Amino acid sequence: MTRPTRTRATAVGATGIAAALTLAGLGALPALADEAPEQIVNGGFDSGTAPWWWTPTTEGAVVDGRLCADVPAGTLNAWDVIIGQDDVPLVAGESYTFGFTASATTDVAVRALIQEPVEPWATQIDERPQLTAEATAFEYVFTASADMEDAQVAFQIGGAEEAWTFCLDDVTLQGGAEPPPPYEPDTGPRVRVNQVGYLPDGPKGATVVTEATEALPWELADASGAVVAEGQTVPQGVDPSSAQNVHTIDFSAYTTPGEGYTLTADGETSHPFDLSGEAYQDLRVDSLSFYYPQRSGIEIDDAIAPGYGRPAGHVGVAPNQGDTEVPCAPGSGCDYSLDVSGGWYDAGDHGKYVVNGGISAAQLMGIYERSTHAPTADEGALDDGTLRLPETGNDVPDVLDEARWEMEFLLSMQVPDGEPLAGMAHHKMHDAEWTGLPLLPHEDPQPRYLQPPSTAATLNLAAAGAQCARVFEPFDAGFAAECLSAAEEAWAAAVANPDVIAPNTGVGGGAYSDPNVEDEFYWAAAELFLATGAQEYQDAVTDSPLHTDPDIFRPEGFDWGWTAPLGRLDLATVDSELPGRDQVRASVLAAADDYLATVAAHPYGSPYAPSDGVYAWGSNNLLLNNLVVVATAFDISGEEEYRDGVLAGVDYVFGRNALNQSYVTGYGENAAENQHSRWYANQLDASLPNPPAGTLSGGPNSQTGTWDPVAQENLAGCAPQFCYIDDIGSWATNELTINWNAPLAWVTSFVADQVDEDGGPVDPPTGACTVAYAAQTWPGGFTAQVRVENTGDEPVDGWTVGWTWPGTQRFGHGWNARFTHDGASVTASNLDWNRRIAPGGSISFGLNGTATGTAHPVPESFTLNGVRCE
Ligand code: 9MR
Repeated sequence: MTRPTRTRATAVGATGIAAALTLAGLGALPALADEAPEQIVNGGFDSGTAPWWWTPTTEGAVVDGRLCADVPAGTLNAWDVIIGQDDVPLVAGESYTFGFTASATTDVAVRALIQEPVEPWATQIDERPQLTAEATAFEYVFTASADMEDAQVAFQIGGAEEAWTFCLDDVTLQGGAEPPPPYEPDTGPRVRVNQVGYLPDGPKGATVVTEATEALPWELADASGAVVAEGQTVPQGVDPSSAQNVHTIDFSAYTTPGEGYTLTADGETSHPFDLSGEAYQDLRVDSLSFYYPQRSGIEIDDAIAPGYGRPAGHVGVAPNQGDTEVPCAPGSGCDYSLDVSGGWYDAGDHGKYVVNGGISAAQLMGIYERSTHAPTADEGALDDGTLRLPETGNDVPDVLDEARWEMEFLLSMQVPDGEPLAGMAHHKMHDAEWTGLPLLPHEDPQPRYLQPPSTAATLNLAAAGAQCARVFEPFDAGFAAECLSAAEEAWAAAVANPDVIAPNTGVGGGAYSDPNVEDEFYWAAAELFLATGAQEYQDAVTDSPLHTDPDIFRPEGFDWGWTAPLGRLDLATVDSELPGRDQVRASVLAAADDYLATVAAHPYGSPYAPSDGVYAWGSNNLLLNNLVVVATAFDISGEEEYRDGVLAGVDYVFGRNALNQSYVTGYGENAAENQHSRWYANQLDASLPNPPAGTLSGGPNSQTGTWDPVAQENLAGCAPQFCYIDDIGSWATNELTINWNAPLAWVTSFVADQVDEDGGPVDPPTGACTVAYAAQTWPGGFTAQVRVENTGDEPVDGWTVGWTWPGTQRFGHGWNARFTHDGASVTASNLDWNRRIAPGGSISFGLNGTATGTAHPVPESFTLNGVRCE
């Protein structure tokens, strides 16, 4: 049905072959006179490459606003290399104008098609535009011969002997029916708050989306509507993460506990919220009870997890092919089967991946381990009898019972003695093919295979196994020993096979490919050192370039693919004789300072600010892991600014964001509920439940190349914070996973610990030191003497004392220490001769300074090596 090509007004004249318009230097195409509906999504590549796709023979990328792709040499057919877009609707009998601009680094004819997306590939248009180095516009008019909901636009560019580069822009298909209106999220009131609640004595920030550029009045009302506080917003300009003009509100000064508060500004009233820490106590339990119904290999008891009871998955009962005797994947180089039943399903799929199971189990064990050393931790809150799981009542803290369920699976994934690569861990096990939704675990009919061992998985096992040995020692010494021997064996196997990298393929299960394992080596060495104190592991820690690298704590956060921070955080917090441990602890404080600066600068108070501005898959988890670092800084130092940074930073996850979305099921007025899952698939089958309360959604993902079809259809052109949809089909923005709920539980447990009987926060811990500060003052200046006493049992070997003057005092010069100063903030560090402070001993130093006026207020607190003194 293709009619002869219509030539548009052109500066160079029609070529007679195709409507060729040389664009170079002429600017954009003029708009068509008739505004027929546009059927192509993102034809100008202004919002990345989605929803365009390409064959594995090439890769598209946006270059200078166009989509460009290298076409390899030596393919046979035009269709061996394709760039296309699917789901283009056509209406029979309607006239369409198909246009695009293209260039090639070599003169070449390609195929431009609009066709069925499956056999017999019936075409509506099949053209052979001749491309040259100059960007040329082509235009074709045709009448659709059939109704098609999902036609495909395809540029078939294969078949050349030599490699060349194809560039494409301004793809348009105008005509036909109006496409459905673009997805518009319902973002509710423009005043954005933490819908779950603020601690009464904690920081309280909110964000207003407004066109106003000048400060606006705000009012805080209690549940009866009475105004209890008011103030002025602070304009923040346009936030790049949301492309919104925003103001911030700080109502920290109001501290009366209560429920149902609202904030009003610019004529909009926020969702209601509490000034109470209670919800965080509940969420601590829920976010950890998330794991029980994620378990494989055990019937989920509805009495324990009401609404979530289901038969055991993958225990060898048909149609399951069982996880009790899983063979190596065909052609993968081994020929045995392993019983790898148990463990947790990774996410919304039925796969089980050592490389992700390791970090998940480790962070759960870390929640427990933190409770044994963090000064503000409430150990009882994680004790036996605190969670909803079957092992409750066995005298083991429930969070450890849950972690053990995964640990035992991880141990079972180790290559047995006598086999090639013995001691390494299989990277993962999962279905042969991807399954559809919904599909309860016990109904999965797919064959499942062990995928080959990898160094990354082996080191995950080593790290988690070593931590398991530490935390289980008081409860089950036999299991602790089993964990340690598996960990040591895994370490030796990884050292012997340091570069076995899993391929980046994800058929039937996630890829979890991780080409860089230097961080896993560091993490595993750290955990093994902390478990054993052995010199070999200490050397592996101190020899790792990552040990002293200040940049391991990245703005992008950390996750399964970047585990170095896990090692550093545990080296900083778990007791050991590590030489230079003070520097390790100081490095956590320095990283936390950077995250605090991010929170302070971000108009939504977020601690997540990826350097390229692109929100990654699972951004909520990356954000929460940044808060794990800040919270650890508080545990180390007792400095309240770190605790406040965590309290402010979590607001984003609970609704203080561009979408006005709480990302945790069951928490907040507008909470996510359709996370991608094969068995919490209520959105697809009303007889199935939604995910349990306390389930974190992965959250905004602006890496358009990773998008699922739902994201492609609805989110094109989104600003990063908007690249999210609470739809079960959007695994790239809305999945649930075992590794994401772990930092949610970690941070929530921290927040819950900050709530005292009156609603918190509890008093911060102090270090084993006291500081005496005495100043002689005169108008314009002063001399101060500072004496620091070590009140602990251990000598201090090397010291840095820090403080901030509350007044106008500024440093001049000092003695008996090395000084740095920045405005009112000063640090004084030891010289060679006074680096040691014996238990009960003290050191002194002095300084002269200036001050305007006669007031010389004394610093409120001092730190010794980052820890606040009494
Ligand atoms: O969480 C993973 C994310 O970091 C990766 O970018 C993404 C693509 O490889 O995969 C994510 O993991 C998924 C896994 O591959 C399969 N199970 C569900 C996981 C969460 O979406």
